Amino acid sequence: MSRLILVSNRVSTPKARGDEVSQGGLAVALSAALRETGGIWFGWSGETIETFSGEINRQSADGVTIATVDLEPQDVDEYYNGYANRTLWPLFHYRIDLAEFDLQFGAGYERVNDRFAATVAPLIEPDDIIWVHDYHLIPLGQRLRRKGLRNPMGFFLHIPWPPYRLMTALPFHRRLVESILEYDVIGFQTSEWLDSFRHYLVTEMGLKIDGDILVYRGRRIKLGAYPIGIDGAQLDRMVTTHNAQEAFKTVRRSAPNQKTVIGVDRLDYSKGLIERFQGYRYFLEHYPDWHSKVFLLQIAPPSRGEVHTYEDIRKQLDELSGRINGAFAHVDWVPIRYVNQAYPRDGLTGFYRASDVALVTPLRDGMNLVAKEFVAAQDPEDPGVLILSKFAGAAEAMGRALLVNPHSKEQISKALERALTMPLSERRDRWEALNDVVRKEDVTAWRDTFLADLRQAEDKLFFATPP
Ligand code: ADQ
Repeated sequence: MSRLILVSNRVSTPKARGDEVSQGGLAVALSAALRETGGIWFGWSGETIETFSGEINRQSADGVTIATVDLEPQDVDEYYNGYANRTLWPLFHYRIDLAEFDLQFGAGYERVNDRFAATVAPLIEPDDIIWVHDYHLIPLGQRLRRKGLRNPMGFFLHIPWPPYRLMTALPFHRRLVESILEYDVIGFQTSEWLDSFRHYLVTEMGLKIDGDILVYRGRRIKLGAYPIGIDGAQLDRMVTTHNAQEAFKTVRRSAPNQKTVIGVDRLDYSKGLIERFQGYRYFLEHYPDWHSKVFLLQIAPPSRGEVHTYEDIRKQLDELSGRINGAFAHVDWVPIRYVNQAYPRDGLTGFYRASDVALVTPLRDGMNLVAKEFVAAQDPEDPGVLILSKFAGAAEAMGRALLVNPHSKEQISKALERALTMPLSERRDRWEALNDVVRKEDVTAWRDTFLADLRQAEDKLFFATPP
């Protein structure tokens, strides 16, 4: 079988096999695929260097080769903090109000994609297949084609694809979309994001799509939805660890007569944290019987601190959680425990299992793995209830959760009341259906379906776009 070349902005550094806590399910699944066929995982080292040299840092462990490159500080500003996280991330999460359109960002984005292509191309052999990940690297395939590479290339987008009209608000949107059409397989998390992409191709570019195949300049491109998932077996092991059991006990002991509602998110405006706190406040106002009987444990480690909108949201959340606690707390009860900290992954599973309800209410999310982790970590005899935003990709297959509009404090509040009083039989019923989905649509199924389609591309004749 041909070797696999993975490219993503950041790579997961090799760990001893079995070090499950520091490597997420995605990294484990991708590393396993690399081990099977051999290959390389390439990305940015996370380090900067004064002048870009293209020198590759190589590390091999456990049969996986990791190759990284350092970028210039200006690259990081314009490509990573700029175009990726201040232009594409907000726009693709429907936050055009937060998107910054700056020519310098666009230039930096293209420069870094060129630098990635120049650095990785010499490592690629004619028989390799290439899988590029996420919004940081959309034009990478095109840049590799320009270097004469004819290998099968796939691209997977981890975040939503925006609706057609939103996409057209991006200056030079067509240039970005044309670059994506150099891949042989283009994958999205859900059929909703895929439909938005198709809508763009048909309406803006006048292209015709036959089933899931787009014929473009004499090439056949497969378009698909590949829902990402978790590694269920890995989660089952983590939930039995000492860390998980300690975390479980800490929550249960800290409030023996209170129900726990949990939220776990990177501190990001797309996760709907402000709206979630407002929904919880509305619940406290409208269901005073629940005072002293429930608390919200919100775990939200800061991310992307260099981007000012992330500082803003952090300030707003500090203030809002403080105000809610100030208004409702008693000497022996604090309604919100707001923790700005990352936890080891196994500890998190203990928190999930100790919780009665999860509030997963992003305003938009490509998929959302926290929803799946929460479900998988439950005790089948006495499972907790998932409240899930309709606007998370995860909602497409997880219809047995209590689905809410995350903008509606009334809906969040009602769903909380319903979840906290739900009879055991209904909880079990819903949980079983959700758990089936989580176990079936797991990270292995995601990886294998995508790679199978990419390998199919290998079997057919593809013609690279003429220069
Ligand atoms: P994210 O936006 O990061 O990922 P998500 O899918 O929820 O969102 O994944 C977050 C991961 O980080 C989860 O595995 C979670 O356990 C972990 N995590 C969150 N808070 C943590 C904390 N306090 N401590 C430790 N770990 C924490 C992007 C997209 C998603 C998509 C994924 C995968 O935005 O929509 O599901 O990629 O494709």
